[in-house]
Formats: sequence, C-alpha cells, structure tokens
Amino acid sequence: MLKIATEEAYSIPEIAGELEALSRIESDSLDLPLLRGVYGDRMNVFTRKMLANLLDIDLRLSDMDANGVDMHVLSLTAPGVQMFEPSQAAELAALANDRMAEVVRAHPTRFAGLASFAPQEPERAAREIERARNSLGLHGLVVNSHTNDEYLDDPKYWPILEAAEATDGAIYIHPRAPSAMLAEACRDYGMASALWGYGIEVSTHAVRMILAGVFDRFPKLKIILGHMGEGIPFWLWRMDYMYRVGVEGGRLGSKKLELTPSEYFKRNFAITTSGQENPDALAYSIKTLGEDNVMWAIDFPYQPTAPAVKFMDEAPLDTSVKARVYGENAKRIFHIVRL
Ligand code: 1WB
Ligand code: MN
Repeated sequence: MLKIATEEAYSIPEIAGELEALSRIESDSLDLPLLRGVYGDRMNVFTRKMLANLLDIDLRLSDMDANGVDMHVLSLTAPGVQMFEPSQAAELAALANDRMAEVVRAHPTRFAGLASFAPQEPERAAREIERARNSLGLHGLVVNSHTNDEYLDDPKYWPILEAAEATDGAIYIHPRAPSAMLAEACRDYGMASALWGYGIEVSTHAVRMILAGVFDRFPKLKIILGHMGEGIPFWLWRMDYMYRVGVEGGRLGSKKLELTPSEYFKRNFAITTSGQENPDALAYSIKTLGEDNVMWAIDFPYQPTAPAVKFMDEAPLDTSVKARVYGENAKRIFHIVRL
C-alpha cells in the first residue's frame, strides 16, 4: 500500500538562519518559544537533531526507508516566511520553492512539495503561485495561518485564492502560534503551542473563510487542514445549526451563504491525520467527510514516524479505504504522477 505522508516539515539553511536570528530578539510574540525550540540553541542536542531533520534530505530518506514510507509531501516549516518583511519574505519563498523543486527533481518518487508564498504582497504571491505550479511543478501550496494577524478571508488576499484556484493548487493551512486576537488567552501554561493554540488558530482561520463566503467566490478552491481537521469535523452540526439561527434571526454579522458551513467543509476541504493518532477520531472523520477527504500525515520531524505508521497499519479500515487515506487521496489532491 502506497504510503504518502502529507504534512512533512522542511527548511533551507537561508531561512533557518533568518529564523534563528528572529528567535533571539526580545519580544512577547508567541511564535518565539516555537522558534527557540527549533533554532534557539545549536548546542542543544534536541535542537540540532530537529534542525538536521528539517534540512538534511539523506537523513530524511533514511527515516522514510526505516519505516517503509514511500513519499513525503514537503512543506516549508512554520512560520514559513510570514514573519519577515514583505520583499525579503517573497524572495525567501521563491528560493525555498526553487530548492524544493530541485529535491523533487532529484527524487521524484520520494518527494512532492507544497510551495510557499508571501501573503504580505498578495499580487506577487499570486505570481509565485503560478510559477511554482506551472514552471516548477510543485504540487500544492502551504501557508502558516495568519499573516500580521490577518486571515485569508480578507479580500486583499483574494488574488492568492484566485491563483490557487486557477492552478488547482490546494492550500495547506498549517498552524503557527495564535494571532493577536487569540493570543492573550493562550499566554499561560504552554497553551500557545500545538497543545491547543495551533489548533484554534487554524480552525478560526478556516471558519472565517467559510463564513465570509470565500467559497461562493472561489467554488473550486481546495483547503487542507492537518491534525484531523483541527476540531472542525466535530463542530459541523452545531455550526450549521447556529448558522441558520444567525441568518434567519438576522443576527448582527451573520452572512447568508449559498451553502451551509458543513457543505463547504465537505466540498472545499480535506483533512490530514498529522499528530492526531486516534483511531476513533479517524473513523469518525472518514464517516463524516467521506473516504476521499482524509489523508495520512506524520508531521515529521515534530512527531515520530514509527507510531504514525503503526497507527495507520492498525487502523480498523477496509483495505480500499485505507489505501485512499494512506496515499491515493494525496496522489489525487496533490497531482502526484511520478509514482
Ligand atoms: C510544529 C511543531 C512546528 C512545533 C513547529 O514549528 C514547532 C508542527 C517550528 O507541528 O508542525 C513544536 O515545537 O511542537
Ligand atoms: Mn506540522
């Protein structure tokens, strides 16, 4: 059975260097603890291993081979280029895409790649998306959630969504620490991390896009969410119910859409299992979203490969469903042909 892992973190030395510099500044940004954990202390064994795994393709291949993983779908790791100044961000995104395309060209059966772009300059980002999809042949797109506390429902970012839809490039919304609006409630107890903050950051992003009517405007746009859909599959019934109450009751801010929230979620989204190895959550997600809309992921190197493989191997699914989740859905959604 083809095993394609779909949320696999990657970086290049130039960006790792810039993020390391960023990790040293005095700031109360909630992304900084995350950066310090990965780049902060090169003498720390854990840090060095993490960084090596992000940068070194041979190390990555040996982990894949040891665990029988056919392919990683690479994405520039959080926070991508989104904390940089606009022109630097755009240049680094293009460089990361060039390098990623080289990795894919060198190992076309082992790697696919999601292209980065800098939302800071939406028109330029749209051109980079077109270049990445049409010239570099990268397989989709990634954005590390908010940019300067703004989300992709803001019409100023619509050139990005238009280019993504036009090139059939699915956008993986990967977490970073919560935006300013959500941050304060996550400042204590380590909550800004993948423990909680990452999930509410991305789920909020996705719900904003749905309720803004983004998918009426871009009906073929595809969004990918990790971590078993960041909780949203469990919320669909209540979202639909309260959406109707809001629209029918004329509640302030409620906006009438062509479909219900759950209908957009089933039509325009797919989810991955990254870092959420719970067989009951998997079974529920497949039942709710359909067997074509769930993909396997490891979240390498932030989570270990062996348990992610064991989770799927042992998941009580029909063979044909398991084959879709383990690889076939990724092939379709990310246009992977060299396998
Ligand atoms: C992820 C996890 C990304 C961590 C990170 O970015 C950090 C992830 C630097 O799950 O993709 C983390 O420290 O858990
Ligand atoms: Mn991740």
